[in-house]
Amino acid sequence: MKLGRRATTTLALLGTTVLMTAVQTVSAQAHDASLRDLAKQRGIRIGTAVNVDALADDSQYASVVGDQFNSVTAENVMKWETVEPSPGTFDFAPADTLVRYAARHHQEVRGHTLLWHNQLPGWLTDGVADGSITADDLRDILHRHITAEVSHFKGKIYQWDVVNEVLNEDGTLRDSIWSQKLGDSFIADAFRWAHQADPHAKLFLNDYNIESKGAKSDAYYDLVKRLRAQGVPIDGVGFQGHLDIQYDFPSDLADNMARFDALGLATSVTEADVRIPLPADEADLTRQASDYSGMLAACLATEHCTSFTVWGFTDAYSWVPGTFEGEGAANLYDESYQPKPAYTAVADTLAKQRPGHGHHGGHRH
Ligand code: 9MR
Repeated sequence: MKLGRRATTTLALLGTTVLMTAVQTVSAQAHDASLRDLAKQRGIRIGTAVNVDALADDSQYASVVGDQFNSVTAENVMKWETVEPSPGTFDFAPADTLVRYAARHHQEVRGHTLLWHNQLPGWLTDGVADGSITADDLRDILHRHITAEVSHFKGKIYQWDVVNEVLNEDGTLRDSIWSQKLGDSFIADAFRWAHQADPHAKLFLNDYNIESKGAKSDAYYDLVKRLRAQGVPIDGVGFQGHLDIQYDFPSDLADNMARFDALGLATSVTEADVRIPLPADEADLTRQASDYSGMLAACLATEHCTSFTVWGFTDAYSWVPGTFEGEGAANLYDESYQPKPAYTAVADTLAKQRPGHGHHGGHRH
């Protein structure tokens, strides 16, 4: 990037191979602009999940967040266990730190997440398990939680992942405290309550393994259609985009997004990363780069795909090695903050003219 530009200039001054200098200058132009500058020209938001501890402790981490992205998602600190550690007692302090950081850096915030089966506080899961929290209580607790959290951030969050990962791979409703106690009514309720608390926020369902058409994404398609027909205020679907180079790229992603778009819904890539069995070689990194740019291109090809968010940008803090043994290297930058081929691929894809659109893509909602 900056080094590349300087190296190119030096080459030009030295008058070495003219052709090589010309080629390097072209690629230096794309890379000289930050991802956020390139994304702005395309009318799309480029985001990252943020680890707020790293943001506070690691200045290199913080400067990449600020320089490269115009949207941020709290990787963990807006989740239930952090936000409501004991019943009715809310702690928004770590999330507020991120929201303030975002405001200072002219970034928007995606809210993640109001209702999930993971990272719930013990008082809630234990209470349901021992029967001290009844179905009616649980519904009230959910209502209160959503109202408190969405109200707290009212006007500061452009998209909320209201309901996260509620379907199984076969498209049936996931077994959780929510489905056990409340059937499937909690989904519509959660959207209605979130909408009441912040009518301007765009409200999303969000899940993984729905990039390709299949049982799970078909079930989401049917679910959103049904909910919209009932007047439930749902605005969009988030495709998480946790890929693995061991599997085929979901080449029907753009097609799949298009059918949700045709329902009048926004779409987003919300948690992109591409993991690799370690150690990663050159070919792996090239394949990874192609997967990232493929996901981004699918989003750019979808009229109301409003944002493309990576689930962390550096291999230094990724969730992947802790979950998938022997895998990692899933992000745009390596552990020493050196941009990988995936970074260049994302920048190049953002820099490319979109067929049928002016270079200044304008604002997408
Ligand atoms: O990246 C998150 C990691 O730090 C947490 O330990 C983990 C707990 O389940 O959640 C990770 O984020 C997940 C996200 O909230 C929802 N989609 C899958 C993400 C990766 O597991």
